[in-house]
Formats: sequence, structure tokens, C-alpha cells
Amino acid sequence: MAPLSSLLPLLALVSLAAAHGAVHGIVVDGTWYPGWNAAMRYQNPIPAVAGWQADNLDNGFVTPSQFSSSDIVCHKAAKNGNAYVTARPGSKVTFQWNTWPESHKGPVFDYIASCNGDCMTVDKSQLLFTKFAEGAWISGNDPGVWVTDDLVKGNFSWTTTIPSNLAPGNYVIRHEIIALHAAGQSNGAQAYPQCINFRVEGSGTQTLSGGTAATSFYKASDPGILFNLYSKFSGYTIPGPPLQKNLVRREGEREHARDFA
Ligand SMILES: [Cu+2]
Repeated sequence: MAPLSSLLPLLALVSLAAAHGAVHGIVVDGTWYPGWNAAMRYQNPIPAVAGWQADNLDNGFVTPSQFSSSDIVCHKAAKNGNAYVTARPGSKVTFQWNTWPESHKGPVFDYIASCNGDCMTVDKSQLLFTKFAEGAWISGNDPGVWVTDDLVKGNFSWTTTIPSNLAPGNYVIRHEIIALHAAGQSNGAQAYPQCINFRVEGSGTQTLSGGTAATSFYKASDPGILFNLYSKFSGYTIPGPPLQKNLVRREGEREHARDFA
């Protein structure tokens, strides 16, 4: 039996990983697909799942000093997922986190990029992302009510919709929470990106154009990144590229944050 002293660091790692959370499942129109969880890297062979592999067993987040590094794309040292989630334009997609601490308030985003081929082999530095859903501050201050509170209340889940006329093809959806509980100090925000391979079927006609490399999304000095949650604020500037409403909004569709409430 191993001495207790040699087990303690391992226990600390496990509790940190559990405290932060990861997308351990994706539900599309009622069908469950496994996401990535860090324990899978110890399995042989590593299971083929649509969630991208990431080294997020340690502290579990990407800091602002790494926002221009490849780690911001799909989390730390991410490697392509080896399977696909199947969806259609208009599919309801739920990202199921295994847990999320209530203290980790902040914005939640969904971005999508075409793989222009196979997402299992695409070079992540070539992915150009379009933001198609977002939510952030809802009301109050110090710290106020945020969409992450709804995520926690909703059994750690976040539901979004595949763009309603999206052309068939292979896509990476990058779902992300940025936790702001320590963001009042420089380099204190915590990004938790999670990438998932999607195969979109159907007969949509809208292709993605433009898009932004994830390494250009955020700067450490952005007002929504360097932000004191524990102050008397009256608004919040959502970081990152603009939401592409033309991609996702059908006439009369409500804003995501309210949909989610
Ligand atoms: Cu944490």
C-alpha cells in the first residue's frame, strides 16, 4: 500500500479537477454522446470521443497570459477528438458539464468553425471561429446574477441551437466559460474552452465566412477580462468577436440568455 504522503498530491489533483468541471457529455435532440474527461487519458486505448482531448487535470483553465497561445483554442495541449456528434440545422444541443462551482461566475460562449475536411485531423491553428451564442451578466452586482448561475441551477447544463440553415459538413463547436471570480487582478480571469466535433447533416445552405482564430479572441486588458466581480458595476462588456446574429437568429427568436433562464 502506498504511504499516505504519496497519495496526497494525487488527491489534490482529483479534487481540483472535480471543482472546475468539464463537458463530459453532449446531448443532441435527446441522444447522449460522451465528451472528454481528463481521466480518459489513462485508459488504453484512449476512448474515441467527439470531445477534444485536453490536459486539464491540473488547474483546469487557460490564463490571460496564454490567450494568444494555442492553448486557448481547445484547452491545454488539446488534441483532436476522434469521433463526431451528429446534428442537423436547428438541433438542440446541450453541453453537460460534470460540475461547476457557483463562485465561478462569468460569460458563456458558443463558437463554430468549419473543419474544411476531417475534424479528427484538422490543424487547430487553422480553425476560424464564428460566435453564435453568448450569455453573460443578467442583473445586480458584487457579484450579481450571471448565466453561469443558470447553468449551475440547470444541472450544470447549457443548451444552444445549431444555426438554422447551416450547410452540411464537419465543424468544431467551441463551448467556453470564462470565470471572473479572480478577474479583478491582472491575469486572474480563467478560460475553460471545450471543443467538440460535429457532423452536420441536412440540406442547409449557409456556409461560414470570415471567422476569427481563437488566439485573437481576447486580450488580458479587455474590459470583460480584467473585471472586478466584487464591485458596484452597472454593466459588463462581453469580450471576444461579435455575436453573428444573422447566422443564428430566425425572426422573432429570443436572446439566448433569456431562452436559458
Ligand atoms: Cu476554480
